[in-house]
Amino acid sequence: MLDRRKFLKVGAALTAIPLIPSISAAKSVEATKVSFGLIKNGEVITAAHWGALKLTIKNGKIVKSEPWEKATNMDNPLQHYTADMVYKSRVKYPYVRKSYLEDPDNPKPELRGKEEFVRVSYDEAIKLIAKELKKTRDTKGTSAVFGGSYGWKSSGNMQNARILLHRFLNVTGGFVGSTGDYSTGASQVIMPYVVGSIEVYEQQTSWENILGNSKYVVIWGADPISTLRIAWTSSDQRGLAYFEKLKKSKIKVICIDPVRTDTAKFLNAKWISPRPNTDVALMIGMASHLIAKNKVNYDFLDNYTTGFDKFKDYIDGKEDGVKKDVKWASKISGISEKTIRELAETFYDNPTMIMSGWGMQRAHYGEQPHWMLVTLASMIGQIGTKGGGFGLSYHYSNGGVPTCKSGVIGGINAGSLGIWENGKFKGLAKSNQAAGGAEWLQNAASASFPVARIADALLNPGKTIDHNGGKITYPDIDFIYWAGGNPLVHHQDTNNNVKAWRKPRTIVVNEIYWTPTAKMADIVMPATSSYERDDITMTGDYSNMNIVPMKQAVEPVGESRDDYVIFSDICKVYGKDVFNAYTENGKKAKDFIKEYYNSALKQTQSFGEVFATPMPNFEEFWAKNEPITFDVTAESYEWTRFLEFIEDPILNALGTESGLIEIYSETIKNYNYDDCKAHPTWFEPIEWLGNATKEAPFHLLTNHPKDRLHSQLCHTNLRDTYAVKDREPILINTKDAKKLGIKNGDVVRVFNKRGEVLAGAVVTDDIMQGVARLCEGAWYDPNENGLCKCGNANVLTMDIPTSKLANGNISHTGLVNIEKFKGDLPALSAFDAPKGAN
Ligand SMILES: Nc1nc2c(c(=O)[nH]1)N[C@H]1C(S)=C(S)[C@@H](COP(=O)(O)OP(=O)(O)OC[C@H]3O[C@@H](n4cnc5c(=O)[nH]c(N)nc54)[C@H](O)[C@@H]3O)O[C@H]1N2
Ligand SMILES: Nc1nc2c(c(=O)[nH]1)N[C@H]1C(S)=C(S)[C@@H](COP(=O)(O)OP(=O)(O)OC[C@H]3O[C@@H](n4cnc5c(=O)[nH]c(N)nc54)[C@H](O)[C@@H]3O)O[C@H]1N2
Ligand SMILES: [Mo]
Repeated sequence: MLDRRKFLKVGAALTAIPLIPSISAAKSVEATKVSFGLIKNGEVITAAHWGALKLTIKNGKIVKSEPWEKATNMDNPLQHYTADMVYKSRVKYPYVRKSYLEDPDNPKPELRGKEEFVRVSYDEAIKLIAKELKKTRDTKGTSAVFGGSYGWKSSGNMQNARILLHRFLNVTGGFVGSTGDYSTGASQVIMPYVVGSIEVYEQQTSWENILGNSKYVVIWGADPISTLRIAWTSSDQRGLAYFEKLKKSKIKVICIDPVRTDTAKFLNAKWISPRPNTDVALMIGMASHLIAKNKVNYDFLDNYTTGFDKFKDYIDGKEDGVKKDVKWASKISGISEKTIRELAETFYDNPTMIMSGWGMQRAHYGEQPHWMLVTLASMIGQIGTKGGGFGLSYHYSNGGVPTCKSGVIGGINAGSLGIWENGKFKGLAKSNQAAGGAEWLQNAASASFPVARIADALLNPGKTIDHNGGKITYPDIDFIYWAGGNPLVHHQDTNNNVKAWRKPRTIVVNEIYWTPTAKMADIVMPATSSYERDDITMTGDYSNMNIVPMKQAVEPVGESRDDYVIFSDICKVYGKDVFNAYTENGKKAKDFIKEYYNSALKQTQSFGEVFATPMPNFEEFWAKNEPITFDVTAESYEWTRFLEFIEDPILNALGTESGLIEIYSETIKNYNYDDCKAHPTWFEPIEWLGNATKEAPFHLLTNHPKDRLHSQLCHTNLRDTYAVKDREPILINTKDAKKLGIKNGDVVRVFNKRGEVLAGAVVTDDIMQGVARLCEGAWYDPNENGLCKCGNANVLTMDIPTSKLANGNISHTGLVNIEKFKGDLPALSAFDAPKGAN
């Protein structure tokens, strides 16, 4: 059944290009163990964001966790700690905060996060949630229920905590959600105006084209060796494999980043370190040099872009009297004039692929850097060529790894709205209109707000904000349900956020672990980890390389239940018909998994025998305990982003107003915003090295952690490999440390007007002077004075929006002070259960 020789032969006739996934292709034809039911001793295949995994089970316990296949020589340590993910820091039973249990109508929300929990039975918890949710909807309306529930959850297309929550809140009467995400909050809103698509989550020019055609690769504000350890579905690991190929190639690499990243070191790159948040000025300086040298591709600008002349007026100072030349850029960015000129000419003279990460758009005025990058790339004129242009996703989910011809599995959806009349369930709406154009529904939908404005919304119900050309009025949220995210860690300005989280009457959280968010809830439901339930996923968000069975590996811990079961059971309290609507008449997880698999199977059959990778029937696939690997097509090896547009900009116009790349946007001009103008603009951020003070002399970067996924894995033993005296490491420049009297391995206090944390000093020349780096994701662990003992970066970050256009978060903008910590070192409580729980 899985014999693919026939396909491979035909494939070889079509193209001489070898297949990358050769190891896995061979693997999937091997006979494998067949198994049904839970394996007590043996191997189980599953998947996490950090790749497809092979678990070894002994006497019903996980004793080993390793990658299912070796696709790269780089070890991914995240893959080895699955046992800790099952056995440590677990929420084992349902819990209710004491005052809430005593009187849900007067629950003393100010005690949230401080007060003890009381264990209740599963049934009691389910009934309490149903009752309080109904009460909130009846007394405060649908828009009082917030179900945005942003978060990275676990891999798996069925057991998708956030979507399962949305499905539950929909069928029981609707909810207010959030828009956008934390990752690319600014770019995903500005890019449609500039290139007609969100761009940040699009497939990139194939790596094969880069390796064959680029002379330079520029990695601008990205650390792919770290960030490619994970993917949204599950990593295919081929992105890292391509960076290994890049290292072996003759292509020269330049990294532009305040940190000499692991990527820069791995690739022996030339390191250029601008002051944080000044990239727009640096790029404008390069642009002005190219104009002065007449190294501008005016044909490209004429044929494919609009508005360059107006942008040039801005560079020339016709708008504001400031001439933005190389000298101007050097002063702002701290990069020498000579280097700015060299960079500009190198990019123009050579096939150069500029790969940009997203860190620099998670900053004040974060709409500008990628807009300016596209403008610079347009002046250079290599967009749509095989070895040049720009890419915004090479550092993420294996962008640029060629797409396979695969069947794509489906996933659980948020379902339809339940229609409720006088407290009675009338069935599911066929469409939102069919819900009667109900007023509450309109209100709830229009009350959804940009995801990173959550604390602002909780604190300021009824406030109206500008957003992307429109207005949004915040709802009056009184009930929060969160599943699959860790907002007490991920959101900026934690002290402000804690205040916000003490506003609503009710907070319910489904969690696997005693995270800071679980500890801030009134009702905590114990969720299974993905290793305790069945699921299915693909790998490679762009490559669609494998379908991976995620078979239950071990028994659920304590009284933990799948999110799907928890929500189904609450629906049951609402009534049998509601349960039936939620579960599609009692379907189990496995039934959905089979459906998703079969839809992929059908798809591949439609390709015709010659092109389809054979897929066995579901039962065989499930019993085999092996991923299916799809083949890459010749076209995707050759694929070049924007090629169609370049070949025919009229027939293949972009989705922008003019159909062209917009260096100047009339639409944005008409919004009349003071913080996002009609063309890329240098704005001075609210806090940066240009306005640093004695009180706060250092710019703090809060990068994504290479040894975690955000806060995930923080409680595992992997932490012992990087923590410094049990604290989150902070990178401090050698000269700065000397001035501060700080030595490598010292515990330091990092503080500003927003808060204070302890961290462990890593003194290094790999970060520029005046900048410190404390990665996001350490579990918030306040002592009685609010000092975070563990080192959560967001205690120090700022909770203001990028601009009125996108309202993204600005977690890479902010100044701090650092001093050696002199007191008695407090023990962590981050990973312990709270009072009253075990
Ligand atoms: N300072 C700073 N802050 C940042 C960033 C930054 O760069 N700097 N980056 C931002 C970005 S881009 C992002 S994406 C966010 C990430 O923020 P989050 O996505 O909230 O971070 P995670 O740690 O992945 O949280 C996922 C949570 O879901 C839980 N979980 C996993 N699987 C399941 C499940 O099946 N069921 C349930 N009920 N729970 C489950 C995990 O235990 C974990 O607590 O952080 C943002 N915050
Ligand atoms: N191992 C691991 N991988 C991950 C994640 C994780 O938590 N762990 N998270 C995933 C998620 S959800 C996301 S959104 C992506 C995030 O991917 P990114 O947003 O690209 O990651 P960051 O670490 O925020 O920033 C990348 C780089 O930008 C640099 N930088 C910050 N500010 C500036 C600046 O002003 N100018 C310049 N030139 N550089 C700057 C930082 O030093 C860092 O090296 O990563 C994904 N991959
Ligand atoms: Mo993200």
